[in-house]
Amino acid sequence: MNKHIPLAGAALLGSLVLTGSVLAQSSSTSAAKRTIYMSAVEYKGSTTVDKEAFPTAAPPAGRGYKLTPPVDGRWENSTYRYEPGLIVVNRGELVELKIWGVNGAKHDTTIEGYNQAFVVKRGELTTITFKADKPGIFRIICHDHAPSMETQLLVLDSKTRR
Ligand SMILES: [Cu+2]
Repeated sequence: MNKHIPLAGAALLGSLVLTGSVLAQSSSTSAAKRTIYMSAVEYKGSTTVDKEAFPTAAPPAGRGYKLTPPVDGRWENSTYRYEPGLIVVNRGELVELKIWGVNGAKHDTTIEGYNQAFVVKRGELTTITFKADKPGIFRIICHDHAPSMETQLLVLDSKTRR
């Protein structure tokens, strides 16, 4: 019979520890970490000259857009993007970006106004963590694929927290 008393005590202690853990999580919600998953992607399209003529206008400078002239009548085009193109956080949050490199060997990237520089590589997950302490709109720019490969980071200064 005495053997059961320590077990009951242990169960009670476990319950208290769990309660403390739940309280700790809820009290830290206002300064929460916000994790956002992104991808470095390359969209591709193609058709044949008997359906659509090869475009005469050159794409914008930089490697963000590409037109490949017809080979055996088929021509291609592609563009690099960070997805999603707009991310929204609250001022004061700890932001964690997890960016998967789908295509493109590497993407040299900076975040305007936040002094962040990093490289995203194909087949790798790059994790960037920073505190969103300045409100406004800041560009996340891949310098290898200008001008298309940008995401707008919107840091809300609202008192409303979501
Ligand atoms: Cu890129």
